[in-house]
Parts: sequence; C-alpha cells; structure tokens
Amino acid sequence: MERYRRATTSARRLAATCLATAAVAAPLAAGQWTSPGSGAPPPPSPANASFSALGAPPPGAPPMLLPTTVRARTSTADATWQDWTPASGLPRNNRVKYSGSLIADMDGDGWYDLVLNNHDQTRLQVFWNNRRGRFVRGQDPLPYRMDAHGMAAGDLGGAAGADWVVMQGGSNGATPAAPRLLRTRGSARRLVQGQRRAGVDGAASAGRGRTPLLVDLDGDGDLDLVLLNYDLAAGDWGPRQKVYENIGAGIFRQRARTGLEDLTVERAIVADLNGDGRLDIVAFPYLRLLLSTGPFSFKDVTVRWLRSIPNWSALRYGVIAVAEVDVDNEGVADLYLCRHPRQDVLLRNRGFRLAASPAGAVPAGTTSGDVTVGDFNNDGHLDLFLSHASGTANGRPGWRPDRLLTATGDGRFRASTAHGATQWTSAPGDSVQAFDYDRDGRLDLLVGGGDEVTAWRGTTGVPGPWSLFTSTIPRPGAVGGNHWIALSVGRSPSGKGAAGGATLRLRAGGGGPPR
Ligand SMILES: [Ca+2]
Ligand SMILES: [Ca+2]
Ligand SMILES: [Ca+2]
Ligand SMILES: [Ca+2]
Repeated sequence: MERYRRATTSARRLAATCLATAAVAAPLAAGQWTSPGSGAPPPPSPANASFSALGAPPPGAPPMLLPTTVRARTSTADATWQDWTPASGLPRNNRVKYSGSLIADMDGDGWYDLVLNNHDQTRLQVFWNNRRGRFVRGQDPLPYRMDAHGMAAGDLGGAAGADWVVMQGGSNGATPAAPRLLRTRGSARRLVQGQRRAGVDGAASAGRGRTPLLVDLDGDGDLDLVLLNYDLAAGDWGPRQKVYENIGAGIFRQRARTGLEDLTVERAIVADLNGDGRLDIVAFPYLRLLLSTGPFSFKDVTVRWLRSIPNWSALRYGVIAVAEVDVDNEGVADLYLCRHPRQDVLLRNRGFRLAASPAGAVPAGTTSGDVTVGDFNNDGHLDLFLSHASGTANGRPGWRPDRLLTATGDGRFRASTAHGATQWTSAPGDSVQAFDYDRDGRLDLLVGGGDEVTAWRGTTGVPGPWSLFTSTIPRPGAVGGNHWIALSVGRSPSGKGAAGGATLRLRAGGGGPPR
C-alpha cells in the first residue's frame, strides 16, 4: 500500500483512456493520419465520438454552415441519468479506489470494456461489454493482488483492440515495482503480460508508480511511453520520471534528457496546448505546462503561460485533477482544474498563454476532486461533470452532491445536482468518467466512490461503490431530442498509428470549408 494521498483522477484518465477521449464529445478529435493511404480499408475502430450534429442534408444540397433554423431547435436542457448499476453486471460491494477505471475497447469489437481498480483491495477486474447493456466479468488479467495505480490504454499493434499499462506503487518506497503491460491477443478476449518483451520489466523501469502516458512523442505514428512516479524509491538514483521510445512492435527503449525526467509531478494529461499538432503535457499536483518542441523534447513554459493571471503562483498548488475542455469551440484546449477544497478554476487558452476566465464562469462554491468532459445534452457545447470530494459528515449514507455543470454557450456554466447520476453512500467521490457504453449517442457516466486507503497513520478511509449511470436525455426525434453523430477512428493506413490525439475534419452539407 502506498502512502495516503488524496488522488487525482483525471491524470490517469486522460492518459488512461486514449480510446475513450474521443467518445466524450471531444472537440472534433479524431483521425488525421500523416501516413499515405495503402488502399486497404482500416479495421473497425474501437473509438467512437459523439457530439451534436445536424443530420444529413438532402442530396445535392449546396454547402452550408450551421443554419440558424436548426440551431433554434436545439434543446439546451440539462442532461439527466438514471442508475443502471443493478442491471449492469458490475460488482455492488464497497471498496477503496485509486484513479478510476480504465475504459477501452480491449477486444476490438467497437464496444467499450472496463478494468476496475480497487487499489490494493482486489485484483484488477476486467469486465467485457456484452453489447446488450451489461458487462460480464472476464478472467483476471493479473492473477494476484497488487498496489494498482494509474492505467493507460493504447494500440501497440498486433491484434485489434487496446493494450494497456498499469502502474504499481512501491510500498512506500521500500520495494519499487515495474509497471505491467497487458496485450490483447486475438478476439478471444485473451490478455497476456507483455512487459518483459516490451523492455519495461527491469529495475530501471521500477519506481513508486503513479501515472502512465501512452502518447506518440516523436510523430512517427506509434505510441511511446512515459512513466510518472511519486518520488524516488529507496536506493533509486533516478531519473524519477522515465520516458521510452517505441522502437517498433511495442518494444521500448529508454530515452534521456527529454525535459521530463526530473519533474516533481505524479499525474498528467496530454493536450495540444499551442495548436501545433504535437501533444503537450499538463502535469500536477504542482502544475507544470510542458510544450513539445520536437521528438522526445519538452520545454517548461509554466511561468510564461501563467504569469499574466492574477495570483498565478497560488494556482499551481494542490491541483488534484485536470481536464481539457474547449469552452467556446475554438479548437484549442482550455484547462479545468480541480483543487478541492478550494474553488475550481477554468483557464482559457489564448494560444501562447493561459488567461483567467471571467468571474462567475465556474459557479461559486464548486470544489471538486475529479472532472470529466462531454456534451451531455448534445447541444454542441461541452459540459462538465464533477466528483464531490467529501463523504457525509455524520458517516451515514446520503446522496453525494456530485455536480453537473452545463455549458450555457457563452463560456459559463450552470450548476445542478438534480441530474440523477448521484451515489447513495457515505464515501467521498474518487472518480467520474464519461463514455457511451451502449452506443446510443447519449453519454453515460461511470462513477467511483471511496477513499484511497482503508487506514493510514490514524486516518480511516471509507470504501465506496462503483456506479454506472445511463443517460436519459431525449433521443433524436423525440421532443427535446438533439442529434448526434458517432465516428469510428481506425488505425492509420500504415497500420501503425493509433487513434488517440488524432484530429478530425468534417465537411457538412457535402462540401464547403472544413468544419
Ligand atoms: Ca469491447
Ligand atoms: Ca512514436
Ligand atoms: Ca452541452
Ligand atoms: Ca449511452
């Protein structure tokens, strides 16, 4: 068991679910490949994205931008959910948590599967999506309990589906542990350990593991690997953070002097901050902004990007979760910071610096432990769902006030707790993750409640449940129902590139400028 730290969830998550990020109505994120086409159609993709759309125009219709008549019909009502947990096949008992689950299509059938992480209380639990609204527990991928921390999924080639990495804690530094790499094998839902063959099983890869990132760091189309650790383990002379190049077929070779090695961070998300097409890194809990400047090369621009914000230095402390959200659909990554017990912050991206958002953009009193992003009401504006980081004061179960922030379209949000995605528990929230598990175009929520540990130095933690909340917003065609579109992002024509972080250009109306 690792030392108690109130964990942030999203770091792991964004990295953790590179296939899922496209599914949370990311701002038109998906397939831009740099490789020339081979002529072979890509395989069916596990990634699908949903966002508000207009439906097909009549044949031969001229190119057009969003017609105001259609916009006027778009419903802006807040999203609603209902508890689907009893029918979902997910376990009902209370456990501690760490960093949420892994959401990825591991068997490549186009439906999201789950790996539930109960920290060190159980083995990692794999649940396969049976495509009829239920999850079915599969064979445990690792036949032992371990100190499981952050997870990340990506396609390292081979069989269709997602491979994934899980970080292990290091028993408070006494026994630094290497990550486990699970690879998909065929369609038989078989996962095999691949860390040894991949070259990340040795002492040099071991640490007090926290967050893995699977991201292409040199633009050659394959996923490279970053392992973020909490402090150096005993006897470990570093580097604390470990960066690996994928030299082909998922074999990794460690790189040096990337600009990441000595960072005092343990969580991170990836996002293209300056719009140059290269993925940058936002790391925390002491906020650091790292721009990609080339293959395996990062530059710390934290001060330059923050210093025009009043009291910017204080913003850097105690960040426990971060999400990328394009508030005004400009195609750039604004950042939402959870800082429980302090007020959450939304930082607007000006392309070369971050700016504070107008007062009141985030409703007063919003202090969260985790955040997930999606267009939950399919109105074309990205919304936020926030995990309440405190349990009940009296220790008795109650409705935990996890909060929905619905975008109003002017850069602001309205808050609600009457959305139906609420756990009845005494436990604090740990994680919330948006994905469309039943592929109906309406974003659902997986919520994890519970502290990170049961007991640590006099602190008693409270275990909590997993909950699956299914979206109940009106379907297209029903009263108040908005349209949506689902996209499949396959491998690149070369078969090497992965879907995560891709950019999608859509043309509406049969032509016209990219939209
Ligand atoms: Ca699947
Ligand atoms: Ca690469
Ligand atoms: Ca919305
Ligand atoms: Ca759904």
